Amino acid sequence: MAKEDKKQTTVGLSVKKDENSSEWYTQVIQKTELADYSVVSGCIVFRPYSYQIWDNIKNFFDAKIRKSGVDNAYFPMFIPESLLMKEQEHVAGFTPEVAWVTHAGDTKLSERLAIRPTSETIMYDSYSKWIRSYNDLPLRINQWNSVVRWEFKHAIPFLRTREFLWQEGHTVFATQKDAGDEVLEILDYYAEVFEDLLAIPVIKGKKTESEKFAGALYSTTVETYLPVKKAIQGATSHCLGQNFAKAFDIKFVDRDGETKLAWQNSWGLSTRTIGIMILMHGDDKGLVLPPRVAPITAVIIPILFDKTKDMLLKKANELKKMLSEDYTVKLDDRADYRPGWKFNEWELKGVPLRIELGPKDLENEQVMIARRDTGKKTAVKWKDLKKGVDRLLNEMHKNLYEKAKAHLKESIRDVKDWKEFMKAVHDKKWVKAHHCGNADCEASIKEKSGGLKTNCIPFEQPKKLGKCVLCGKPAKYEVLFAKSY
Ligand code: 86X
Repeated sequence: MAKEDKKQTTVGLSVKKDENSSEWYTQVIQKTELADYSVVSGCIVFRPYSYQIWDNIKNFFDAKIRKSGVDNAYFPMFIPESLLMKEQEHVAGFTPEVAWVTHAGDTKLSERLAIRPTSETIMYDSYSKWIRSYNDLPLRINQWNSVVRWEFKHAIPFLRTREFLWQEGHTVFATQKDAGDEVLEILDYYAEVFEDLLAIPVIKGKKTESEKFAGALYSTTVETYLPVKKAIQGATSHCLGQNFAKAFDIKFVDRDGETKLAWQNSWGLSTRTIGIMILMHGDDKGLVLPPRVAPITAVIIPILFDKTKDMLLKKANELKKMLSEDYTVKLDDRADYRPGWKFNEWELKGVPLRIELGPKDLENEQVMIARRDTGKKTAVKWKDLKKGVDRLLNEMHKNLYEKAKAHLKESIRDVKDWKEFMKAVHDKKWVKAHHCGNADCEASIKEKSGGLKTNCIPFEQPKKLGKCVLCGKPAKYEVLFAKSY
């Protein structure tokens, strides 16, 4: 068997995205070398191809928060039990997921240590020591780390694993107004991660009382709807109010000489973003990477024939050098693989642009560029290459965004009564309905609909509110319901 034939049996997907999306997803992440399963159940390996995507997301968001005045720091991953339990609201329901360190060698620890599931408690214990007066505020610290939540549902790479990477921002303000402003500022940055970087439209809104983080005063969120017909939270920005300030004694002496409780926020974005991106844009050929996060922007594939081989390779290297000033470009000059085979492999890996250079192109001083999203080919002159690549990448970003936006629009269905609600559930729509705001009524909807939860109360609300879709009482808001990840 020739070398390429051997590998041929392992590349390419054996299922269609629409027909078996979970098998499609599993094949995509492994065959593209994004991630791999590990010996530790529920944990994955972030291989370089996905870690580079995370690095790009990280750099984008990190630049935004630094510009806004947030500093990065690092806190211990071990949280003494007594500290974790200090604010009861936020641990309620989560305790079965906490992983504990109980021993050092054979010696039992005097107090067991949680491996952080989130860092509120360990950070706020320090904050209470650091904050004395209004001069110490605002205090705005972020950390990039990993957290552990021992989930018992089966793991889905990027979307649900026992350890995942994220950033968690934890900030302290003198007033509720300042805290509230930041909640929305950060939510805007999250929306930009999705829209400007990942080409994914999101809906900004507030969580209902039942769905908010239990330790928060209120929670805001960016939500989207995947082609697998499930809603998913992209990131979240909470105003914690004074709940943790009370539990951790975070007080400051204000300008007026009075001692006051501080106002706090916390906010997070995780490697789940990568899973959302895969599911939103991928197709039957594999990954489709939005250009601004793709680890490889373009791959140059020379179409080699004996006579023109040297000239072609020389030119291909020149073009690579030129494009490498602005992009990450790969030249696939492997001699033992046919061009068609290479096309398939780079399509599977979702590389935004394929640049073909053949003997005809040498004569015409041009290349042929194929876009991953549409497959459309365009001839671009060598002298216009940078401009051409730049244009095609921007067009691709826009097209991916518009396609996802159209999908979102056609997924949302406004319903007026319970009959319409259940019809929309049956059609797997993102159900938009007026609701009374009562938590028991929300729980009834979940039960009667086979598990639909509220995703968010969109910031954009209708001018007039009608009646609650279930109980018929006057509505308090319009809200989105769906099966969610
Ligand atoms: C909630 C809240 C919050 C900072 C964020 O959503 C963004 C970044 N943190 C996280 N949460 C928990 O508080 C929690 C606590 C325990 Cl003890 C646990 F085991 C799991 C948890 N999961 C989520």
